[in-house]
Amino acid sequence: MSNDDVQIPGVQDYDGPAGGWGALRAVAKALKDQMGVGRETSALRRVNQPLGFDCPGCAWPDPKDTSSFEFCENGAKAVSWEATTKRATPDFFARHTLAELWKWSDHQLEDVGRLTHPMVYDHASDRYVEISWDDAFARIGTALRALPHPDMAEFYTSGRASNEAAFLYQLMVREYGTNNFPDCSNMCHEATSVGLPQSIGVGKGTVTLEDFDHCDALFSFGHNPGTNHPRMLTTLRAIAKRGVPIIAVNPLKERGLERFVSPQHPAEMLTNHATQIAQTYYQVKVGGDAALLKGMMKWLFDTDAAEIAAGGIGLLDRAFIEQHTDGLDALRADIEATRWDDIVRVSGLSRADIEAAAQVYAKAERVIICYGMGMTQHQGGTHNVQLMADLLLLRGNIGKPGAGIAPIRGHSNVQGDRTVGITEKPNQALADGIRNTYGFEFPLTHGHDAVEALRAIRDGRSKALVSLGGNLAVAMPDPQACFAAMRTLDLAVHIATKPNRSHLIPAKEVLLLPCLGRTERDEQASGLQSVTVEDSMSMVHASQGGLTPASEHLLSEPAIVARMAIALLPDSKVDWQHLVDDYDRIRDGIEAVFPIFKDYNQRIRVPGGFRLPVGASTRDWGGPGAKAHFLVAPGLAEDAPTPAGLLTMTTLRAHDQYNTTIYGLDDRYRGVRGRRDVVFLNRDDLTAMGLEHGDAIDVASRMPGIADDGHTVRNFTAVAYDIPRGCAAMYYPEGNCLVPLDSHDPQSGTPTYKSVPVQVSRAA
Ligand SMILES: Nc1nc2c(c(=O)[nH]1)N[C@H]1C(S)=C(S)[C@@H](COP(=O)(O)OP(=O)(O)OC[C@H]3O[C@@H](n4cnc5c(=O)[nH]c(N)nc54)[C@H](O)[C@@H]3O)O[C@H]1N2
Ligand SMILES: Nc1nc2c(c(=O)[nH]1)N[C@H]1C(S)=C(S)[C@@H](COP(=O)(O)OP(=O)(O)OC[C@H]3O[C@@H](n4cnc5c(=O)[nH]c(N)nc54)[C@H](O)[C@@H]3O)O[C@H]1N2
Ligand SMILES: [Mo]
Repeated sequence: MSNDDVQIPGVQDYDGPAGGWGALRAVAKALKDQMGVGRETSALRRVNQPLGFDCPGCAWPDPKDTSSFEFCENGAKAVSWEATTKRATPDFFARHTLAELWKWSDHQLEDVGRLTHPMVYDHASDRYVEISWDDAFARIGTALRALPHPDMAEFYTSGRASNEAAFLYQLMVREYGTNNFPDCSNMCHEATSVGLPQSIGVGKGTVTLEDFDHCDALFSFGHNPGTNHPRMLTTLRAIAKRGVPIIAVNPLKERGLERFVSPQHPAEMLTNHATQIAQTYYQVKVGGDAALLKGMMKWLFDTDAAEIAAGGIGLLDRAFIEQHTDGLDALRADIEATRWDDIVRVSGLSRADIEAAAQVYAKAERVIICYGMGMTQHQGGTHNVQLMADLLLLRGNIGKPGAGIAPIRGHSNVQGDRTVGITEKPNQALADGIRNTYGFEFPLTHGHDAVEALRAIRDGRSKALVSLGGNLAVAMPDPQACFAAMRTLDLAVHIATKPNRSHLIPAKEVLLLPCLGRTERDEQASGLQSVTVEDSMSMVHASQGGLTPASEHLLSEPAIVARMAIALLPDSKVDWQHLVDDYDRIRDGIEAVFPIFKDYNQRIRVPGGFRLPVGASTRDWGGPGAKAHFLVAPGLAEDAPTPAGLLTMTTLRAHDQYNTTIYGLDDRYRGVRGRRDVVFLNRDDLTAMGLEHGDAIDVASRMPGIADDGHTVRNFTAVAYDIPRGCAAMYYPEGNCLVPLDSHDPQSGTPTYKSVPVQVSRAA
């Protein structure tokens, strides 16, 4: 039976490819809805161009030949959403109380448009009212200085902030005296930042875009490029056209990993001729990746031993292992002790299929593994990352052309923010760099990450929150707990482009500060400024906006940080105004603190920018004599085993959203239109529960041993879907209330957004 035999409003099988005419139509609609026809749509022509601005959509790198305009549906949505003609003016806020706005959907809130004036919350009227910039900064300075200790304040960063804004921000916060840097990265690729340094000495991807031209097998684990990194489809298409096998590992059949019609190629568009992307698609169970990886390694070890016994050279790269690694024996022992029936049960894949994947891996000389949130947002997220590194190291697939590990980053500058000092765990080198450059000391104690920050606010240990972008209360697990916690704050400061739910939580004092977006001209004392960003492949380049700012009252993010610092730190050692007058001076500071940015200002003036050194990509594993380490991930499914009768829920992004920003209510490639209140389930699971496609259901979390568990989503619609048995999926952020705040990867602190045991039942 097909789903189309049962009519559910807004749910219909989608048979088309990714890209194609559907993508062009979606762009036309996004432009019309947000910018009106014709208005400065030339903005789109400046995306990712030399002298243009970096697309705020994702962190996928730009091709070397940046002269050609690269079409990207979701990049166009991100740009038009920011360059919208709609405005959230003081007039708008005068008409609506926060209590009223709270009832609006996330889509409605941001769709009001760009913030135009600095605003302050007025308790008496429950409204935001206008405030001058000077008064706003004075209030922030006073409130932060009034805290008994700087560690009672949290400074959140969302990964859209430029290197310049982020560097000034961490400098201000460190001089103020805390290392509390909750960061969107804590919810995203923290498992990479924590896991990879232990394996290969650096917490970044080792490949460049050129490596994709030379790989002879590519594995894609747990990411959805058709929606979240659409420009990557161009790269995957080229790989598929070369006849190179692409193996996709994902519980859901994502259309962008199956077939793609490139809007860049008129012939494909006219004939609607799609390129098949994945040669083989492994529908692993949610949380079953560690089992699959161990199964592949088991076949590799066994076959290698058999070949050696028969007098062959075996499958492992022995010279590489000998020269560059340690820890092989412990890994082999763990893999040997892992039983095939456990591997098959936990992964949900047959032994024959797993062995076939291992054969593709072993046959290739140059292998790239790409991965995303499907790997990191688990209790075993860090282990997952390290198992992928283990697999690559076994055949020397790190540090040679055409091979390596490629974490696909989220926010367009989340990697750069980390590089320039946004970290709750500062090291001695950073302390030395800042002391030598700016002349002040700061403590090396560890501060709070995102989960710790929310716990501290919940427990009354932190009383202030400053957010450089983002929508923390909605992005985090357990919104009920986060909303309640944030109401207890003495001070909340939101630096933002558009209104969102986090802004509607009334703390004692709340300030909403509107900033320039990437697309807009940033003029300072010395003239027009550029900022810089770092992509997923460690390329740093300049970004310069060209549009007229959404309002004459906007300040740039670096200017907001600098003026906040002046108000907060009357005896500061830093000349903040001098720095923001000319961003070259901020970059000189970054270069002085972080020597890898040598000749920063010269090198960003070369089109395309420059690549930061990544030791592992040249087989430097963290200094002279250092080795790469094979690491053991104990057990199979690190996620809490799902008790009988429960399903494992994962949460994912729809096609029309950017994290908590909901552009529209469609998820074209998954056949959902005009709604987001659905749960994707296997038809046999539905039958076993006495339910049918289209039924109204409740979903309750059942995380064993976790106190803040037991939240429920009510009256969602069950959609029969091609997903392994025992698994379920729903959208982020609708599913966040099912994730307890205390449920996270113990190593990286990443919330378990992609594995929550749940009970599904007919709606009460
Ligand atoms: N248009 C758009 N672009 C974006 C974003 C956006 O929201 N919209 N967000 C940005 C950000 S911050 C990020 S981090 C990235 C996110 O990009 P992705 O990593 O692609 O994010 P998700 O949609 O959360 O889910 C990824 C995939 O993981 C799969 N998955 C779920 N559970 C498992 C599992 O247990 N194992 C495996 N193997 N797969 C699993 C899901 O089916 C889904 O296809 O995209 C960035 N780019
Ligand atoms: N269930 C579930 N939860 C998740 C995830 C998941 O997969 N599942 N993914 C997690 C991940 S990977 C991430 S990265 C987080 C994202 O968490 P955040 O980064 O906190 O969230 P965003 O939705 O990206 O933030 C959107 C807001 O940023 C502001 N904004 C946009 N552009 C700018 C700008 O240029 N400057 C400033 N100052 N503000 C701007 C706007 O006001 C907008 O409302 O969510 C996490 N939460
Ligand atoms: Mo992310």
